[in-house]
Amino acid sequence: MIVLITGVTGQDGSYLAELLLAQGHKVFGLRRRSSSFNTARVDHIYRDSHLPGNGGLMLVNGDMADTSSLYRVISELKPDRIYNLAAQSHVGVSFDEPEYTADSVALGTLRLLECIRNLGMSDSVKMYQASTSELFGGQETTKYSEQSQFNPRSPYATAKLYAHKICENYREAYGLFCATGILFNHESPRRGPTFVTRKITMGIARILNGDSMPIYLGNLDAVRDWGHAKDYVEAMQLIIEYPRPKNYVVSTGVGRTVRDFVFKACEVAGLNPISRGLGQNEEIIDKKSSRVIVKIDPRYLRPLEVDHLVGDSSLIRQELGWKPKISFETLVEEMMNSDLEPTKIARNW
Ligand code: NAP
Ligand code: F7E
Repeated sequence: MIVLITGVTGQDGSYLAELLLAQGHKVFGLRRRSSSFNTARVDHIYRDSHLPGNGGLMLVNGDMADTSSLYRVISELKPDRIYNLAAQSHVGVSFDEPEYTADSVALGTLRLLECIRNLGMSDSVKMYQASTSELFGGQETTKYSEQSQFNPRSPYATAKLYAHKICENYREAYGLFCATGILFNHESPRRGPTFVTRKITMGIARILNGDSMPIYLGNLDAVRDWGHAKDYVEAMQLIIEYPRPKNYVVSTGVGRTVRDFVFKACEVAGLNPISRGLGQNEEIIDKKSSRVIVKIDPRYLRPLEVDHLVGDSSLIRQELGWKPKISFETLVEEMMNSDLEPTKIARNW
């Protein structure tokens, strides 16, 4: 099978490419032009076209903001599957760059769908759309399922809502196979460094390496349902391979606060975290050494917060037999140990 992954250089794209290559598929990844290398997550699976043999990830140039490049890539490759993972995916950044976020996320998805339609490929290609728990808005403490209402609270979530709806629209209007996964937060050692989990594990490693600057965070009370990206790319494949295009929530079903994540990561790193102070004066310190690990910087508070996001993934568990295999504890250990590794630090200061 020929597979095209947009967003292949991102966290999920890299794990998905690994999974599909291991199954023997011919995998192409859309890479956008950058002035510095942006392929670190896929360098280990990349195959230079000058080398003999088959296998390995092949990269093609293209950008979600450039219809002509998408059209060229799809018409040349004629993929059987398209996983649309490309996005300006940072919620906080979307408040600063709303127009570009909408362009890459909302219009980018529309461009892909239009290419498929105009190339007459509606019957031959199946598309997966990376939808998100951010669609729900997180103002309730109940678990969100496919039946829950959408209430997007950021330019990112609003753009993802358009993308989600336009996929449903093309499904109905043109019979195009476009399935969506409404994925809750999923992390890994490959998570981008400005998302909160990786910011925490990288920050703790930096501090253990002797840096005196604490980690500055925003809202420690936000609740997220954190799973492992490796489990979630498996869900993507189950969703696209199901005979009918549907929407599935993918989540662990367990919510934890950002503070919980900090505490767990500190413990893995051999620290003894305690919290002192309230609100914006809260600090998390290491009891043994009294060093400050986390301080609050209101700059990291968002204009609108998504307070509580926990998912009910009963449908995908029952219909497709998916369930997460990697626990929260193992996820944090993997991330923390991976960030501690290069710094090779003595942990007993
Ligand atoms: P990520 O690490 O931020 O990766 C995003 C990918 O999109 C990168 O490869 C990036 O390229 C690419 N990209 C951005 N703008 C582009 C453009 N204009 N043209 C072509 N490529 C572009 O995101 P992720 O965590 O892997 O998430 C994958 C998808 O799932 C995203 O759509 C995200 O919104 C969605 N999602 C993620 C989560 C989660 O918890 N991770 C949950 C729900 C949904 P560069 O490497 O060059 O930046
Ligand atoms: O924030 C809070 C922040 O940026 C998680 C994306 O993959 O998942 C991700 O979006 C929480 C929020 O992820 C900092 O306010 C506190 O409440 O790691 P995050 P996100 O916003 O949940 C969804 C499902 C996606 O679809 C997105 O693409 O942590 N938080 N202090 C902070 N967050 C960040 N980034 N930095 C802080 O300093």
